[in-house]
Amino acid sequence: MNTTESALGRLGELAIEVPSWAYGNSGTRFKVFGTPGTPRTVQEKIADAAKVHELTGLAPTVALHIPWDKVDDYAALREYAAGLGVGLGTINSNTFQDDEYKFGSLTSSNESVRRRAIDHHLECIDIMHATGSKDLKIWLADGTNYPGQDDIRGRQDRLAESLQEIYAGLGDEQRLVLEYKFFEPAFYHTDVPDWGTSYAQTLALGEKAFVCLDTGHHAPGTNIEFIVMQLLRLGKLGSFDFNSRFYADDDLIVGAADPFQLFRIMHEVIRGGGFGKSSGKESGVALMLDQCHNLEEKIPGQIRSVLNVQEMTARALLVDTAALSEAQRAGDVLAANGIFNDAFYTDVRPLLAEWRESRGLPADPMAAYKASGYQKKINEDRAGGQQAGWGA
Ligand code: PSV
Ligand code: MN
Repeated sequence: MNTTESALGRLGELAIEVPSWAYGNSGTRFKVFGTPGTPRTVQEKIADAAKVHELTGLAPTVALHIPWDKVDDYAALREYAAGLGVGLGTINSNTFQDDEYKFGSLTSSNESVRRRAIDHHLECIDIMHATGSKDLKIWLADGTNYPGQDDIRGRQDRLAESLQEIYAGLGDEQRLVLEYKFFEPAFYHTDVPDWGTSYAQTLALGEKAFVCLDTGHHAPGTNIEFIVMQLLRLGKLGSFDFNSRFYADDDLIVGAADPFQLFRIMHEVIRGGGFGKSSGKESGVALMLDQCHNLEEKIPGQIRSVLNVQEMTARALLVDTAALSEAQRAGDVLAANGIFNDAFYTDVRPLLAEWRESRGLPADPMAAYKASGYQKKINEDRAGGQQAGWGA
C-alpha cells in the first residue's frame, strides 16, 4: 500500500450530518423562493437526506430543528429514518422565532420568558431520548441593538444559570453544544459572540458541554483554523456547522467560497484528533452542515456540499506530516509551506471516484442524482400542501 492509499484509507471514517432545514425553502429577509419538489413534512426532508447518503455514503445522520420538525411520535420518526438508512442526529433548539423572545431567551430578565426558554430545551432533551440523538445544539439570537439597552453582565449571569439547569437535564450519553455568533439578529452585542464566551460558559458547565463552531459566524479575516486548533487543544470542540460565506453569515455551500480555508480547517481537525476514530474511539467532533440553498436545487446542493468536505478532507489526509515537521524544525519556511500546499493542490477527484466505486457507490454522485429521476418524481408527487420553509 502506498502512502496515498494508506492516508486515504481513513476516508471511510468521514461522516457528515446534514440539516433537515437545508431541504426546505429558504431565502433572505427580502424573499423566500418556493421550489418544485420541496418537502412538506419532516418525513419528506428525511427522505431527501437519505438520498444524499445513498449516493455519497457520507451523510448517515440528519439534524432536526425544533419546533420546525416537531412530530407526535419521535420513536416512529426514528424508525422511519432507519428504514431509509439514516439516523436522527443533533437536536437544534429554537428560541428565536417567538414574540416572547424579542428581548432575549435564556438571558431574559423576565423570569417567565426565561422559564419558557429553559423548558423548551428540556423538551428538546426529551425528544433526544426518543430519537437517540446525542447532541443538543443551542444557538441564541439573544443580544441588544443599542449601547445601554440592557445590562450585558446580568444577561451573562442569567445565561450561566439557565444553561446549568439545561445541562442538569442531560442524560449520561448526551452532550450540550453551544454555538457562538458575533452578530445578527442583534447588531450591538450578542450574548454568545465568540468562542471565548462559549468556552467559558461550557467549561463552567462540565465535561458534557462543548463549543459549536459555525464557520459563517466570524468577522471577515478571522483565522478559523486557529480557533479549531485551540478548542481541540482544550478538549472543547464539540461540533461544526459548516457553510461558506463571502460577506456575512451567507450559509452557502461549504467549500464554495474558500476551499483552501476548508482544507486548513480539516488539517487542524485531523492533526488535533478531531477526525473519525482514533484507537477505535469516536473523536467526539461532529461535522455538520448548516446551509440554505436559496437559488440552487437543494438535494444536489447538499450532495455537492458533502463531496466538498470529502475532497478537502482527502487533501488534508495527504499532508506529509513527517516531512512538514522536519521542515518546521529546520526553520525552512518555504519548504514547510510548500509541503502544506502540495497536499492542497493535489487533485484527488479521480482517486475519490475509485474510492466510491470500490464501495458500490456511484463514481459521480452529482451525475447519478441527475440520472436517478428522483427530482422529477418528487416534483410530481409533492404537489399541493404547505412546503417546508426556514420559518422566518
Ligand atoms: C444561526 O445563524 C444558525 O447558524 C444556528 O445554527 C441556527 O440554528 C441555524 O443558523 C438556523 O439555520
Ligand atoms: Mn449554525
